[in-house]
Amino acid sequence: VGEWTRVEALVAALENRTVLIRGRAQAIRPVGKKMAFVVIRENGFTVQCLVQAQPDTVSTQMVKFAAALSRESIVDVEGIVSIPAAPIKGATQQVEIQVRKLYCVSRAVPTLPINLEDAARSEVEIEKALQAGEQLVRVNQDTRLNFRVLDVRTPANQGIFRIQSHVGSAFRQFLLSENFVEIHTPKLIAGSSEGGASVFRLDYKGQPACLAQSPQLHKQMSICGDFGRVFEIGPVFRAEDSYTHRHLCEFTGLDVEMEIKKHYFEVMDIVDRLFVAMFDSLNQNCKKDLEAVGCQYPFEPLKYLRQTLRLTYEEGIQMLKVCLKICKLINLQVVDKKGDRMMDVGIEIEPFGDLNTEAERKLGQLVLEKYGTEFYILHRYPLAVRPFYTMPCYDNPAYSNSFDVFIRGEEIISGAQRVHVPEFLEQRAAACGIDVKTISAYIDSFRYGAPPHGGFGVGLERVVMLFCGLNNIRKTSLFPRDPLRIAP
Ligand code: ATP
Ligand code: AMO
Repeated sequence: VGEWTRVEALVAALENRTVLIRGRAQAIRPVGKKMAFVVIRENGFTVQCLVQAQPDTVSTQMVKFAAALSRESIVDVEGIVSIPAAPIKGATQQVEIQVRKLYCVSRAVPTLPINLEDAARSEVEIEKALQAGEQLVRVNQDTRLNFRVLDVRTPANQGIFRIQSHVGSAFRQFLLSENFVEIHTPKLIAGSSEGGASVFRLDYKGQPACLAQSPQLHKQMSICGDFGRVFEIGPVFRAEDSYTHRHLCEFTGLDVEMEIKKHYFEVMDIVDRLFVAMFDSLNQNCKKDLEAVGCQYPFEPLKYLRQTLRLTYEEGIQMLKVCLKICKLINLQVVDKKGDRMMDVGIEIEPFGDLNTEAERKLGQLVLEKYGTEFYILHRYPLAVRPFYTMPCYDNPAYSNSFDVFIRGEEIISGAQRVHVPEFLEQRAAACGIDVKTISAYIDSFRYGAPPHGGFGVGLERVVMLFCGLNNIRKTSLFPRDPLRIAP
């Protein structure tokens, strides 16, 4: 036979042809001693293979061998393509293979730690099955993650990671087409790049060091090195100490940094065009994957505008305040003396503070109702809640030339214009409690002439989680690292 045929390519036009395929034994059904059906899966496509005892070609011994295969074993099958009399249930391909030869290439253990059929069911299917009295095990997240190699074989998980791959390639393609240069910055650095406590510290041949919390310092230094426009796709390490649905200790950062001529809006223009192009491309090119995810975890397609909505932080606060007042009027919520707190839903609004998770969610809802989009930019944040390297607003230094970007009410991007004046940068770092000595090379790089610049950082796993309306970031990280998990 020689040539390999992909399961996906097994169609009626191949009737009577002998083909050779390799795949996993997804289901094995013996029928008496002379016949067994084996469903073979390759790359999400499945075909039914019939092993039937025949005087000259197939022995009963071979039928016995096929019937005893364990699920998920890898097998090679040689056989003749035939068209069955009735439609085949439980396989994607509508042809059958009359098996002539069958080899087991790699045998899976007889009892798998996860039943893949159960792991692939949606909540609705699970409920229905339980009501019908079916025996099934709800596979919980820890079990899935403990046996991730099996878990990622489900159609939804295959979809998630193909979508993730597409997000990365759409990001890269767009930026290359806009003359950005792809860079690779060190992940072992001398001091913290973002400040705060979430740093993994380590010993670097006797010197204190840490894992990079972002490529922030080196992507800016690359701008000082005259690359003009740069981007990086790489690991980011955060020693998060709490267990949320959207924080990991290691995630993939999609980072951008660029010279600007006049205004941080030039950076937001890139965010706008990049993400509209990315969402369009996902919707066009990942239909099958999005469908596979939606079958197990139903979600509505993301609503976004051709030109991304931009609101200032003050406008956002205003929308929340109006909402609070209405709630107060109709006595929906308990509001404190200043009228700034929605106690029972946990929303707190401070004019120069950050929005908490509930306020971000609520604003997402309000924006959707008013503007019909689930993707928007909030900019001109209070300076006090932004990192030391953020440029204050020229007209009012209580605010900053910075922005966050949201999908369905949750942050996926932070960005800003940066301080490019070394003396001021030093002052800002010290004021934010950063040991300036540990970032002296970074600050010095602005002493040899530094162009005005800005950039942003995107969390890859968050983009996929929120685009697909998933409820937990661990679903979009292949081997997630969180405060309780460093394996597998
Ligand atoms: P980043 O840290 O990258 O800016 P983020 O989404 O973690 O992104 P933060 O600015 O750290 O955003 O926090 C925004 C809000 O998210 C906080 O006000 C808080 O409500 C919530 N939050 C952040 N970290 C945690 C955490 N570890 N546990 C619970 N809630 C958190
Ligand atoms: P920031 O700290 O906001 O900004 O991070 C940028 C984006 O990274 C994602 N993110 C995370 N994803 C998973 N787990 C985490 N623990 C986590 N923390 C952050 C979010 C967030 O929007 N240097 C700046 C970016 C810049 O200004 O260029 C920075 O790191 O999607």
